[in-house]
Formats: sequence, C-alpha cells, structure tokens
Amino acid sequence: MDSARRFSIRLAMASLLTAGASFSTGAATFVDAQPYLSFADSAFAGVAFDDYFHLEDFEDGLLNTPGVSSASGGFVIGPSAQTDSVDGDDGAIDGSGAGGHSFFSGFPGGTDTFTFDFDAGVLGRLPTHVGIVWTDVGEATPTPGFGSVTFTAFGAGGALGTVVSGTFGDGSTFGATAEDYFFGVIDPLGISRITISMAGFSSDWEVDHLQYGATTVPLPAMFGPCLAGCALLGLRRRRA
Ligand SMILES: [Ca+2]
Ligand SMILES: [Ca+2]
Ligand SMILES: [Ca+2]
Repeated sequence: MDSARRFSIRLAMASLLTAGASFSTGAATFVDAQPYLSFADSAFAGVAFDDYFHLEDFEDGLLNTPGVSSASGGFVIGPSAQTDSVDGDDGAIDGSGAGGHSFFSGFPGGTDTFTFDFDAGVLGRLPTHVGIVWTDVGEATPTPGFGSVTFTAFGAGGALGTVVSGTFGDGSTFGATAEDYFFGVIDPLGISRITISMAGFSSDWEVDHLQYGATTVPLPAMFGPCLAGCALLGLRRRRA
C-alpha cells in the first residue's frame, strides 16, 4: 500500500472516530471563526433542520425570533456609517454592512459580554445548533479597532466548552465586513445559552445573525469531515 493511500485511510478513520464520538456521547462540536458575508456562509446553511430553525438578522429592528432572550444589555441599531450588519442584509454583498441592522453593545457604558438564553418551553426543545456572527469592535484596549473574542455554550449540565479567537478587527469603527466571523456550537443534547464576549478588550462592539435550530439529522456539520475523508479514500482507490 502506498503512503498516500495509507494516509487517506487514516484520515477517513480519524474522521469516523471524531464524528462518532461527537454524536454518540453528545459532546459539543464548536465551529470557530468562519468568514461570513451572508447566511450562505453559515456552517448551518446546509443542515436539514427537521424540527425548527430561526435566523435573527435584526432587520426589523428587534430581537424577536421565538424562544430567545438576552438580559445582558445591548440593543439593535439601524443603518449608519458605523453600523456593522452582516454584509448581505442590505441587499448587496459589497464590503459594507452599514446599510443593515446589528446588535450593538451600547457604548459608552456598553456590555463586554452578550448572553442569549433559549427557552425549551417556547421552542418545544432546546436548539441543537446555535451560531452568531461577530461583526465589529470600535473603542478597545489596548488597541482601538482590535480585540479577542470568546464564545461559550451551555447545556443542561453546565458549560459545554469555549472557543477563544485570536485578535479580531480591522482597526476601523465603520461597517466593513472582511473582518466578520461566525461562531457556532452543535450539541444533540441541547444548548440552553451562549455567550460571546470581548471582556478585557471592549464594550463597543457588534454582533449579528443569531441563528438556532433543532434537528435529529446531524448532516452535514457532524459527518462532513467523515464524508470528506471517505471521498478522498474513494478517489485514491479509483486512481490505484
Ligand atoms: Ca452590504
Ligand atoms: Ca443584520
Ligand atoms: Ca465588520
């Protein structure tokens, strides 16, 4: 067996083990900082949600999708030079989110941590998938326009895990979108809360596209790595 084929088989097996462990144990899977200009970029865009799915893009000026609340401060802001919506929300993917709506920390006196809570009583069950898009930072310590982002998810048993990004931002308080990133979590046992935070860096920042759904179908986020590995294995076999 040549080394390329051995590698591809190992890749396929590793993918199976990863996906199987995630699903069978209920361990959370995190999606860390994926570039995002519209919902088509969401890690959940291809998931066949068979129970429910909600996307809060704030374009009606409210946080009002079913079964979610936020008591951590912040509010929706509308179009302005310094508004940093997801790019596509204003109808054009053009490098600017200034024509849309976002959820703003409320600087000065803003919050450095957004908390979103999910209500199983309203939704029927807790979401299995939750994501949000970080879109901007303005005033920040030690460098304006830059800072680190921490994303944490919670389930019935407590914290499911945390993702800490590297330095985010483009140094600008205006609505440019190349800096915008999606964070997400998947847990078949349900997600009761997420927090996204710039604590220690800023209370002048924005998020958008809060999205959450519940499904018994784990494709493709859970099995995507497996499919990629298996496809590679099949390709190697055909070439052999
Ligand atoms: Ca735009
Ligand atoms: Ca928006
Ligand atoms: Ca931005």
